[in-house]
Amino acid sequence: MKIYDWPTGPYPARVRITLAEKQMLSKVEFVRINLWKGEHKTADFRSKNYSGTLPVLELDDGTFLAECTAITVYLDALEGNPTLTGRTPLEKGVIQMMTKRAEIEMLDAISVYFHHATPGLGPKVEVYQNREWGLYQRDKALRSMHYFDDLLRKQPFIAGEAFSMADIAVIGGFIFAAIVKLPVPQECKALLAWYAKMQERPSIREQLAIVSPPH
Ligand SMILES: N[C@@H](CCC(=O)N[C@@H](CS)C(=O)NCC(=O)O)C(=O)O
Repeated sequence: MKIYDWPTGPYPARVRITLAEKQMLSKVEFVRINLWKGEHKTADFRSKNYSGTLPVLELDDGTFLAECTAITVYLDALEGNPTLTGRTPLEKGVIQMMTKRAEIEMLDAISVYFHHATPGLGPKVEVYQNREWGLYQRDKALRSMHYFDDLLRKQPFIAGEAFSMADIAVIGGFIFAAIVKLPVPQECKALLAWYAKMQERPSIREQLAIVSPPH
């Protein structure tokens, strides 16, 4: 298998955390696609992923799988332990719901802020920007931090009682928040405590060390 990857990108980090959790990092060849040079927007790359985003998983039979959630579901079905997408129908449903919520409310919202209300990946890549939309999404992301904080006052993990793909999606949100310098409010104590606890997992600690922006 190959993963089209960029080491500091929040979304590719989600898939690398998944691979690390499943002890599968060594089974994958990583191919770097330079986001800052716009290599993800070329016709060749778009023939692998129409959306022109990373990560993309290429299987040995030539199938391309894009979208972090789809890639995680696939990898989770290959290797059982730990299970990141749930065992029972209810667990599976809740994990999908919370992963989508983490994306819509936090991670994708910060991404829109980055691409629309900051210089983003630079003028060659950011051919259309709408600053107002970007700022609106930044505020939505901040609201989501309070939502996740409330949730984590009642339960240990984003989707309930067990670590899952939904936790990894929120970690992606933290990674992007650090890149755009959008600090998680200090009053979100349960969310910050959860984030500290997440870093006890080697998979997360190691990937955070890779994505940390230079100071
Ligand atoms: N919905 C996609 C989003 C992927 C995404 O936005 N990836 C970032 C990398 S961190 C990207 O390719 N950004 C480049 C761009 O949007 O121009 C997923 O879940 O995989």
